Amino acid sequence: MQNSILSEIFNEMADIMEILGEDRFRINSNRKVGRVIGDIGMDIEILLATGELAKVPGIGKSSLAKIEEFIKAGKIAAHQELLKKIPPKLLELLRVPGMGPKGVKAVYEKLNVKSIAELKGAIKSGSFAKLPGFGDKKAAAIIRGIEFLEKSTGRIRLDEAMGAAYIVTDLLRELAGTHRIQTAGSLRRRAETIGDVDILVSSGKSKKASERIIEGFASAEFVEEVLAAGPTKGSAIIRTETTPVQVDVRVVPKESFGAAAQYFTGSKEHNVRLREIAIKAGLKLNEYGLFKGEKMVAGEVEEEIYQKLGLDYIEPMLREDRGEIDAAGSHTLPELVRLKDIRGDLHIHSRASDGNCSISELAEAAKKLGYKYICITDHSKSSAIANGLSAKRLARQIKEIRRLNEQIEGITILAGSEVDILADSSLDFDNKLLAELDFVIASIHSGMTGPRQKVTARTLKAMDNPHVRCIGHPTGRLIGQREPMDLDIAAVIKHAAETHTALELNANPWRLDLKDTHCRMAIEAGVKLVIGTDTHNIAGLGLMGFGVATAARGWATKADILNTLETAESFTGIGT
Ligand code: DGT
Ligand code: CA
Ligand code: CA
Ligand code: ZN
Repeated sequence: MQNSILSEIFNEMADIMEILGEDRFRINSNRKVGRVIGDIGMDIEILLATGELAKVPGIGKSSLAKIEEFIKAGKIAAHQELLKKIPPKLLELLRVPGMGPKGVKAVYEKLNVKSIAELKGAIKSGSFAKLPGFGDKKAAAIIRGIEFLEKSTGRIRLDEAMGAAYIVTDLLRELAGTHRIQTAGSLRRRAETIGDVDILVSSGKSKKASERIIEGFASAEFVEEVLAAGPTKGSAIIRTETTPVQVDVRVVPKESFGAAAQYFTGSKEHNVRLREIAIKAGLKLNEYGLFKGEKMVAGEVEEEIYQKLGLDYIEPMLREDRGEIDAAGSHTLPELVRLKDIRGDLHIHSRASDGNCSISELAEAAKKLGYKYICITDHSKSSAIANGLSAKRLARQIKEIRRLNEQIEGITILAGSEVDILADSSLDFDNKLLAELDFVIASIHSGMTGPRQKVTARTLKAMDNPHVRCIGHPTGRLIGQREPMDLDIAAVIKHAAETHTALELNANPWRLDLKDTHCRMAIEAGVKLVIGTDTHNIAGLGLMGFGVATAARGWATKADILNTLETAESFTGIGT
């Protein structure tokens, strides 16, 4: 039955027209048609064919024509036209409990809010509550609505998923009968956002052991709500410090553990392709193993599944059906960059701007990580809220860093800056001062909602400056909170190659910017990446792994990442 899709289309037309402030009569008539079709209880195609539909009250001539059009073409031109008139994510606002078309119209018209992320921003900044007829109470209700939506359908950040996985694996390890524990799904692939956390456990043969593990999980103190608990699978919402997270735990037999790890790591698209290869080879692949007829040829060890299919082992980060299976067959997979390849962190904020630590504290902590160098990149003066450094303060900081290097052994501290790219595309410091620095990152921190042409031009212009070695967090996105800038990423990559400017892969799990697919484009264009944590404290130095995993998802090798270079000298003296 196509009734429900059709009903939704009419309702959507009504919503869009209401948001656009169109004729009230036509809005109501679309809504009514939507309701009638939804309630009708008989296949609309048959009603149309028999002529009955024309007699149904509420369905006029023009609606009838639209319904006919839909049955023939699968879409309605008037609906498509309406969709073109609004930003693509605007309708998602309607899913927030408490936000009707009138509310959406108000925030779109008055605050230029175009997505849930931007709605959150408008509530946070207080501008939402100031709208006539809204107020603090309404703002609080909408925030609860968004939270609800995120809890039920939302995707969480990688660090949040990781935190949830730690909580659960810690418990599982303590339970009797658990042999091996392995995270799977998008978390194991280190995707930038995670729908739910998947964990596999192998246990002994007895059914009892498996049931006890699921019971142990479902009754854990951190469980907020049990969604399902069967003999081998449990699914629950668990509490973490930041957000509720859905965790699926599956108990699998030892001899199938590798096959289950392969299957539940996904991605689904990767699995589909792998299964095709198995079928071509006369084999059968599922979550229990790889079979020839009834005989299991692989299952306990994940690597063997790939091996028996004639493929090199494919790291989880690559399993997205982006060409990895062909590459594994022709032995041309890249040797992915690893955390142990990283020699230093080139994006660090100290107490001088908005960080919490002194330069020497940061250097000592970096030394403990085995780093050979760090670069201090405090904000520049236009980032006033971040206590950006004036030219004078930066000149003093450079001297301080040179002095500290005399005292500290075993690590080199580079003097850098995260200099603002201003609205007119110029930089916040003059070239004379920039020339004093070892490494300069240029970033956009203002005017991020500007038009594509403008934000792109600003970025390109910054790369033309010979002292700029890297563009920081190129799209400026904050996952779940702020949309990326409307940047022409292909143009940025092309110009980065022309000007030998590196692009940052900001390792902060809020950013992961560049994202995986953009990293891959950059690498293919011969552009080097810098993985920086953008840390403001010592703990933040530990975020490097998120950046490395994202780079690996972009098929990066060690040679593609600048801060795998062995010595600090590789970065100094540029532009002098
Ligand atoms: P998520 O949770 O949305 O971030 O993404 P995943 O990839 O973790 O997806 P999830 O949790 O639904 O399922 C975990 C893995 O299980 C998935 O990556 C591949 C496998 N899987 C799930 N459903 C199917 C399916 O219908 N076909 C195949 N081939 N694999 C599936
Ligand atoms: Ca999942
Ligand atoms: Ca799942
Ligand atoms: Zn920044």
